[in-house]
Amino acid sequence: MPATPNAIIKDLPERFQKAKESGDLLFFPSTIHKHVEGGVEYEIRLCPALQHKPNLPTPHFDAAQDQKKAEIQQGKPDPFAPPYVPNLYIGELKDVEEDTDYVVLFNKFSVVPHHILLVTKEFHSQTAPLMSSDLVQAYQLILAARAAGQRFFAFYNCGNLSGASQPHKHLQLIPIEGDGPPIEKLARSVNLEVPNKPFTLNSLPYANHIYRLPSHLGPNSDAEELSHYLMSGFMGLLDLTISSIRHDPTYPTGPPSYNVLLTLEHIHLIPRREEWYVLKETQEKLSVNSLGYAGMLLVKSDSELEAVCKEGVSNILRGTGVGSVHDLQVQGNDGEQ
Ligand code: B4P
Repeated sequence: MPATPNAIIKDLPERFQKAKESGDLLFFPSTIHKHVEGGVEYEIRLCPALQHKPNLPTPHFDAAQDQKKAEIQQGKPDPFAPPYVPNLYIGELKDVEEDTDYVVLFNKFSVVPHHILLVTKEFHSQTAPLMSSDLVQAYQLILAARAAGQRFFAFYNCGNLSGASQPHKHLQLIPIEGDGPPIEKLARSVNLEVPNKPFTLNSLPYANHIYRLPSHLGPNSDAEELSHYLMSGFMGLLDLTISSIRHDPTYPTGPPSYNVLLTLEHIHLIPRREEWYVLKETQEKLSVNSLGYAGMLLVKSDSELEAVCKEGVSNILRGTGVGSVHDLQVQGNDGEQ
């Protein structure tokens, strides 16, 4: 029996506590360090406990692969396939428009309480673009959280170089304090002359494409209306992402990799050309996923934190992103594309 986004969000605190106490959900305490650079207040999360997280191999996957192949490649079963661990299972959602089913699970390796995964019930590849139903279900969860007085945002690590570690299609939703992730504050500060037109934050040293969602979208918007705006925004950004990638003659062959951030107000797409950044100071490899491009990097030791601050967050994000097309032109202000 499908649940509703409101019921999923309402039950999170109680279920999270139960999952943690059962030992099925592993919680890793962390501290946040603010790091101001280029007008952005980045949040670097230091989580030494993650050094003891079981080391799972990063699989490489392609759009054509099926679940069986994914399992063989990983050498282990798909953790997002049934039977679900009862304490990690929160409920199911059904997209009636597209007849797609989803399961909502707790992130087993939780750094932020209530971090959840929106997983397609049938196996779809993590290299596939988001579909209308993916976006609508994620947005409805964000809306439900907002109605309950909380702020969540969703992210999607798409492709081999995006920081994804699981090949089964999943979006992730994470609660955020204050008024949104650091990059969202920058996006919000842009004045758009033409609504519904993608824009870029030219002050960031890597290609990024953003679409502002209309402010009238809310709990009363039906799925058809949400789908219209979310899909037209996403498709426009995907075109720009592919075009940014085509400007890079050294971009690796294979399906494109990119990160997606979805907030109540914006969709962000950031093309990726590397998963890892090698820190010059320590030669340690830092994995960067969508959260890095939200302005929230994750480090696992004090030395890594120090090395990241020395290297500069924007240098790291430039290193794992794709050069901005804008770099080839004259530098200018943030603006429309
Ligand atoms: P992916 O898209 O494949 O990869 P990821 O978020 O980059 O996490 P990764 O697995 O690479 O972990 P990492 O050490 O970098 O997402 C897969 C998701 O499924 C992850 O959330 C994973 O934990 C979860 N998962 C794996 N096996 C599972 C299972 N059996 N059941 C349920 N869930 C399962 O990072 C460790 C954690 O920190 C990740 O959750 C990551 O999302 C999170 N994180 C990274 N940066 C962060 C930041 N700045 N702030 C807060 N959290 C952060």
